[in-house]
Amino acid sequence: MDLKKTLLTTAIFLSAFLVMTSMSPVNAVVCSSTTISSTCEFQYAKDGFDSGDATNDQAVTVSSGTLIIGSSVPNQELAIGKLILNGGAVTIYDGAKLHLGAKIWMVDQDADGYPASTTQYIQEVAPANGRRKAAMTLPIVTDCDDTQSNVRPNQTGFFTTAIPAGGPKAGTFDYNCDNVITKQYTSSAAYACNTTGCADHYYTVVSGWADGSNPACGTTEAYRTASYGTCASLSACNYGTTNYAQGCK
Ligand SMILES: [Ca+2]
Ligand SMILES: [Ca+2]
Ligand SMILES: [Ca+2]
Repeated sequence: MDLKKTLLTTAIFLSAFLVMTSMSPVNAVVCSSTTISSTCEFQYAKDGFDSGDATNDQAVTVSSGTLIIGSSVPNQELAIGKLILNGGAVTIYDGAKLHLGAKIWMVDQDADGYPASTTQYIQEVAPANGRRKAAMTLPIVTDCDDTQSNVRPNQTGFFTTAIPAGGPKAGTFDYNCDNVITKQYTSSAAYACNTTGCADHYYTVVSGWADGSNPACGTTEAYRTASYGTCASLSACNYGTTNYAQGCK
């Protein structure tokens, strides 16, 4: 059959055995490494490891356990560069396919390394807005706005303007895709100066926001820091001012 021909002509090293089967589905852990040392299977209809090169030459070594293809996901198609059996085994269920050397693509319109969905394409030519799976930062973590490259999971930066129009997160500040708005400056302290009583002959001063509340995302506000003075020498509170633009993500 075609698969066996392909395998035999692709300079792979079979030191164990390859099994074509129609057995009942098994529940194995998800393969996560190009060196497989315990029984596993990939989780998507089309999946695999892609080197990102002109020809996918990503080797997968099965040193123990079994690489299972098409059990939990019927008719699954897997792409890798080459298969090295070095003590382990491969089980390919009826209807499943193993493509050696084929490219894997994902849709990542804004090229930020996070795909629009987990759907993978095993084909020679890129699909619309497609990039190689190897270019993904985390292939199984999807982008919440595939039109804005600054909007992506694990974004660590803070931004002082709302997300531009064009995608599902437009108008919000959820740059890190966690559905929570996190502010850069978290203090909610209000500036306060209490000259009443002049305890210990000093004003009671608390550093904080000039208008008494933490600024909204994108808003610039004065933050006052205390400058001490004695009741005898000063008639009003002194303070230093720094303007902060509230960044959010
Ligand atoms: Ca993206
Ligand atoms: Ca994005
Ligand atoms: Ca957020």
